[in-house]
Amino acid sequence: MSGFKAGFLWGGAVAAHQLEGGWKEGGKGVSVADVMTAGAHGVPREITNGVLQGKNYPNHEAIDFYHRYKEDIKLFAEMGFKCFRTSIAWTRIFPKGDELEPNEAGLKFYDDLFDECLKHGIEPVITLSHFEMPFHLVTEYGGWRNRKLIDFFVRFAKVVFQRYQHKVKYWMTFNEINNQANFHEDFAPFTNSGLKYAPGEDREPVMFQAAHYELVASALAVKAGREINPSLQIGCMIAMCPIYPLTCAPDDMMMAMNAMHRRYWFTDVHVRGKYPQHLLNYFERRGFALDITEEDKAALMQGCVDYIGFSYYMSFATKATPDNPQLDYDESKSLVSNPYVQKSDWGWQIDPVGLRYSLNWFWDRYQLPLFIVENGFGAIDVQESDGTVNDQYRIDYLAAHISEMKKAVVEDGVDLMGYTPWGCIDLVSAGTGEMKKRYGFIFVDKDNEGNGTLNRSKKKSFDWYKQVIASNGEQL
Ligand code: P53
Repeated sequence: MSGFKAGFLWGGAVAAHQLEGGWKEGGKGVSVADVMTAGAHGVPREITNGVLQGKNYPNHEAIDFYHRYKEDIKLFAEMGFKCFRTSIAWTRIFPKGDELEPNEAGLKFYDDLFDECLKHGIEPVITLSHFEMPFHLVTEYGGWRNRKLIDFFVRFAKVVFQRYQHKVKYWMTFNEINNQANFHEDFAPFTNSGLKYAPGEDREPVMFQAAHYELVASALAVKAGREINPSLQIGCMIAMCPIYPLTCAPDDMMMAMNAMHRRYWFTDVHVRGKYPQHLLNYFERRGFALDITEEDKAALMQGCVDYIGFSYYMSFATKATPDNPQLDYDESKSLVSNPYVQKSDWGWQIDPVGLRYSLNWFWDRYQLPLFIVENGFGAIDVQESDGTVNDQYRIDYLAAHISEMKKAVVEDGVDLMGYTPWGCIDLVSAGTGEMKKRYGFIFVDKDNEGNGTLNRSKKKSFDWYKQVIASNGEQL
């Protein structure tokens, strides 16, 4: 093979809550993203108890894609996008999450959005749950710690598979389901699973329980989707940050292996339909008595995914320490800085080679088609007086990653379906809630405080990416 396959899915990725805005329009309910304030690098977003007066909730308006999507999709088409990854805001379809009947206005919005994509020859790639579950499911049910959420999610999945089966072929169930491996912090448990912890609560088993229910829900959704239409392709979505040993000391290597076990077992369950033995042994050692039934195990086996979607932004590094003889991984404490790579302004380690490594890591284990559904460089862009943005650093980042991705395909033989860089149009950062952490090829005039015209303009990277797509990745 000399390059990317014909029909390679070049495109861009976003998530509903980070760009749509219109948080109360068309009968939409309040999502977990609607109760998160803006933070900054090192300043966590505040999770408030409902929507409170006087707080800055950046996702409420976001970049107003809800009203401007036609203009935006036209720009994506101009870049030559073959696909566009977004999510369906669960709260537009089931505003509270536990209703029996869906909200027609919400369904209609996505009909129109997908029609607009298809009109331009752009294939929608859809995530079912991307950090935007109904907030009502948190307050009434405790989020995914409650088994009832399986039914609510599967109902939502069935409704949208049924409705859009002839418009959407590629689906993913839970975005970055493995972020919650970082359960000591508040962000991932809340955005992944609607989990709020009581002070002093033993967080880890709650995380495993919630993840288990999600994995069962994902498997049941995959099975239902296949029954509705066997041509649907339904994948998982994993946040891939490969964890390197800081040195070649054997204990550092074992520490890295354990860390990988703790962050990526989710993929084993999605792909193989069962828990890896190392995790079952860990549950036993820690005395975690989880609610995993025989019925659940059968469901997991029947709902294995068709492909692996993953995000890749950075690699991590770890090392063994004397106070941790079991070499247990705690993401809030076990990561160290890698002296061989540069970092972004937000401290994300820039490592293009790690993308090639990640592709091989997935491929060696699972032999399933891979889809890079996020990659990109969050940076502070400066708009010149003539309106241009010279984001050469973004071009450099993406070119380096695409070039490693090509080696994985051409030299290593990995089966890669497509590539959708994150935040193809500037949007609200998930981690910090900022506007100034930008990823786009398209600049959106809005600042952290919410000021700006919301006008769209092309950055330098716009024409660059257009040429990358036109040459099927040959001209970087
Ligand atoms: P932001 C952490 C690590 C890797 C990916 O992130 C992550 C996160 C969470 O912040 O999230 C994904 O906006 C996620 C997107 C998100 C994107 O990466 O914090 O799927 O929703 O926007 C970039 O810079």
